[in-house]
Amino acid sequence: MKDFKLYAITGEQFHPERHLIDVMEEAILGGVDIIQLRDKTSGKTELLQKAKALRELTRHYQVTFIVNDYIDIALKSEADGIHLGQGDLSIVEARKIVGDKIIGISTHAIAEARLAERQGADYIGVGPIFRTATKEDVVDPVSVSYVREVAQSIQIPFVAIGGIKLHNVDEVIAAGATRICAISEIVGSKDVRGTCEAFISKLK
Ligand code: 3NM
Repeated sequence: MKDFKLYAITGEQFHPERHLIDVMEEAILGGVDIIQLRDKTSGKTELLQKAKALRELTRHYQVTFIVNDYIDIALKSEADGIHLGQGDLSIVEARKIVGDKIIGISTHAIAEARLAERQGADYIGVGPIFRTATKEDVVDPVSVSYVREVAQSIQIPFVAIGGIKLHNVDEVIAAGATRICAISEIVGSKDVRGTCEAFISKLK
């Protein structure tokens, strides 16, 4: 997969007054190089419309596009890949369906990271680093020590996630993260583009 630095995930609850596509375009202009559609509330018809609109946007800017959870939506929208949770279809089963598309998976412990690598994940999520209210039922924060562990023992790309803000990202980078993901800090910002530019400058 094309490497990336700043990963933005949609979170429409954080920008009720603004349109999804406008917010994500601003994020791209600020330097986001991978976008994930994450939407646990819309029905499939609406979800597919959003996925197709994001595909058009990301294709225009040559940014990688990932769909969370729904393989059917990923395939129908011609997304570059899917992102799985620990409770979803296994990587092995997902691979049979999506072929060489990107498969990412959230991990919260080194055993999950090792398994994901063995099973052929293209990248892993590493988190939640800090406490976050954005994801429900998520495990307790794993802290930057999990970043350190993954940086030392996992070969596939990993992206740190969970409660990451401009004010605490330095600590995550210092622990070995070279790719960062944030939801609320990016899409909830009054200046989405400026926030992304600030993250990018810290990642350089
Ligand atoms: N996955 P925010 S934490 C979607 O640890 C998600 O796997 C996580 O949102 C994980 O940047 C998380 O607003 C929420 O904290 C990230």
